[in-house]
This record gives sequence, C-alpha cells and structure tokens, in this order.
Amino acid sequence: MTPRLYLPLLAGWLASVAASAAPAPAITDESKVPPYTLPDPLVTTAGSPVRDAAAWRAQRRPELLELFAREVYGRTPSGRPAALRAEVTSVDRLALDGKATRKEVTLWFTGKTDGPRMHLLIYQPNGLKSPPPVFLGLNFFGNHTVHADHAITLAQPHVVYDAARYRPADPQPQKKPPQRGAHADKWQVEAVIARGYATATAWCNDLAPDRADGLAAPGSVSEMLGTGGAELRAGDAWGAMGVWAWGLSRALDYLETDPELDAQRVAVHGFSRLGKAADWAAAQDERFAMLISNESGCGGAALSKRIYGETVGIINSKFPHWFAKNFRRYDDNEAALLVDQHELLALIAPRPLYVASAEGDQWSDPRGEFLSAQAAEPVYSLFGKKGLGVTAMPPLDTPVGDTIRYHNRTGKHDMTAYDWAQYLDFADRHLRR
Ligand code: GTR
Repeated sequence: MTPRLYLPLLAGWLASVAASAAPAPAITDESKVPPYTLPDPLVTTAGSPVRDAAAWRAQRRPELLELFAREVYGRTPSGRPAALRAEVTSVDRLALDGKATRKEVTLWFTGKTDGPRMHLLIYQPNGLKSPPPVFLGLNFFGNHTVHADHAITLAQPHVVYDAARYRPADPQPQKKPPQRGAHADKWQVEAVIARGYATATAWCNDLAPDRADGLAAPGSVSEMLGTGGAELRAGDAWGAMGVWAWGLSRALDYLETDPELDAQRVAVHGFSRLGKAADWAAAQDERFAMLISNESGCGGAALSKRIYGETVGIINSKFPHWFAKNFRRYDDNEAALLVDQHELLALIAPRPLYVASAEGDQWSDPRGEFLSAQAAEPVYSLFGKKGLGVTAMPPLDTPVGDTIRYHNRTGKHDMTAYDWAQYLDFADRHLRR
C-alpha cells in the first residue's frame, strides 16, 4: 500500500479508537477542576439580551427547551395519547391504619388492556376538607418497594435488572427482586400523609426498562412510539430520561381527572437518575407546580461544564440509553455544549425549586448542584422571585433560599427523612393555600 492510501486509513482508525476510548476518569479533588464558562441564561444564542419575563417566555425559554431536547435529552415525540385510558383497579379507604386512602390506577397508553401501561400507586390522607396537594415521583424497583403495605400489587415483571443484559460496567446488576417496603425509608409515606399531602408513584421500568436495550423493549413507551433503541435511533430521539419524564406528565394527566386530589398543586420529585427525569419533566411541563431535585447530579441539577465527579462522557458510556445520542458529542467535550444544567433549572422559574445534595455523594457534585441553582437565580429575579440569597455554599444540613432552596445533607447518596422534612416545609411554604 502506498503511503498516500495508507494515511486516510490510519486517520480513520485513530478516529474510531478515539470514539470508543474510555472517558476521562472522574475528578474529585476540587483543586483539579479545570476552569469553565457557563452560558448566560439571559442571553439568546444569537447574542441578544433577555430583559424581562415576557422576553424570557417568548424567546429564551423555547430556545433553551429546544437545545435541551436536541442536544441532551432527545425530543419528546407526543403528549397525552388520545386513546389513553385510566382504570382504577383498587381503592382502600382504610389504608395505613385508617389514616389514608390507597388507590391503584392503571394508565393504558393505547387504551388497550394488553398494551403499554403504567401502574400508579396513590396514598391520600383521609378526613381533609379539600383535595390535598400531591408529591409525585417515579420509583426504581416497583410500587411495592415504597411501603411494606401488603396490599400493594407486586410490580411485574418482578425482576428488575437482568445482569446478563446489563452492561458489565454498570454498578448495579442485580438478580434478586427487591422486596416489599425495600425503599420505604426513601418515601416516608406516613410522614407525607401526616402533613396533609398525597403521594403518588409509578415504576420507571413500566415506561422504559432501565437497561441498555430498554428503549426497544416490547411494552415500553419508546417502542410504542417507534423512536428506536439506544443505538438505532435518530441523534435527537429521546432516551430513558425523556420517556420517564413523559410518564410523569401522563401521571399528572390522571391526577387532573381525580376530584379527590389537587392537580394544580403537584410537586414532582426524583432521586438520582429519577431526579434527572423529574427535572426534565418539570422543565417541559409547566403544570407541575414545584420541583424537588434530590441528588440528581450529572444530567440533572449539576453543571456539566464543571468537571467534577460524574461527567458527560462517563454517564453516556455507562448508561447509553439515558440521554439523546447527540449528547455523546459532548463526551469529554463539555465546553462545546450550548447549554448547561443551570438553564434547565431556570426553566422551572417562577415555580418553587428545591435542589438537594449529600456530602457523601461527591459523584453527584454537591458544589456543582449548588452553583447551578445559584446560576438559575437571574431568571427567577425576572419574575420577582428570590433565590438562594447566599453567595457561598451553606454549611452542612443548613437549608438556604426562598423560591429556590438548597441543602447539602451529611451522609450518603439517598433520600432520607431529613430530606423529606425539608421538602414538606418547603411545600407548606409554597403550596399551602
Ligand atoms: C449512578 C449514576 C448516577 C446516578 C445514580 C443513581 O450509577 O452514575 O448518575 O443517577 O446511578 O441513579 O442512583
């Protein structure tokens, strides 16, 4: 082979090696964080300033939504399916020792009872004079894991992760199905009910199984809408975050039809990967009255351009199905992003927003979550809303802020009774009539 023919081949080979190269390792030493520049939420991509709430709404908000859809999460192909049908499958007015009503509702997305569906579990406090506000969030392992209540229908299929089909690099291959109440600590159902709120949840795997081939799985919403699997899809087609966010909006569609619940006052929440989904759901769907983002980290509340903990390259290589394929353009190349996650948080404005980190969860970058919440403030200011009200990160276990609130809890990656106590206080302040 002559050198002239050889060179392009070599270049091609080098490019393919670079594309499949392992992402740069995570930085967890603050002094090693490289400098970065954040895009200004109040300057359009074309460079014009956004001076008031009207311009934000008319111009910048749609522009940012488009950038997040195209480059980060993928496009949401449709809203409420015309044929969607809700079927209340059980009601117990004497649940939790008579303190609550437990309801189970199945949403049949095509209207057909053998088609794609999502099972919603709801607890609502008894004895209230008016319909309560609702905390709504997806769960990791099935509705039966949020409380030990034996009447909760076991999630099907009752196997969560199939280790063989999961990527070897994934940290959570798991064969044993999680048991009833396994995640009760993360849901604090009694505490929520005692404070006069309803709580509603569905399993993320009902919408799209959380595994590399989940987007193409029969019965998933992505398969129903024909948007393609993790590899064989358009660059801007949605990933699991988009599908899960869509499911949260469909749950809200149901809540709007239930006269016993106040759908005008729904706080959407999520922990970790499901926090990322909640963030994207609240950004797109302004019917959500409040967002609680609990340790949502990379691709959630944490800044992407700040290279600390999990990065875009790491998350895309471990979870190829979570984000749009286009997001892979920014693997180890975050500086090229036209948006960053503070602008996702800004899309929640003027609605109340709680961002929470945990000190023991450096992977999610607590400082990057704080800085992101802080950088969303100028947009809240346009609406006359107060943000964090501090310039430096607060001490541990010390919530700060008004319409944007933040805390960094001691302890590990989790959603604890302490976290819930803060969220309930926040809801009392902003959702109570
Ligand atoms: C990790 C992932 C994080 C976070 C977490 C979780 O493996 O790297 O982005 O989402 O899982 O969901 O618990």
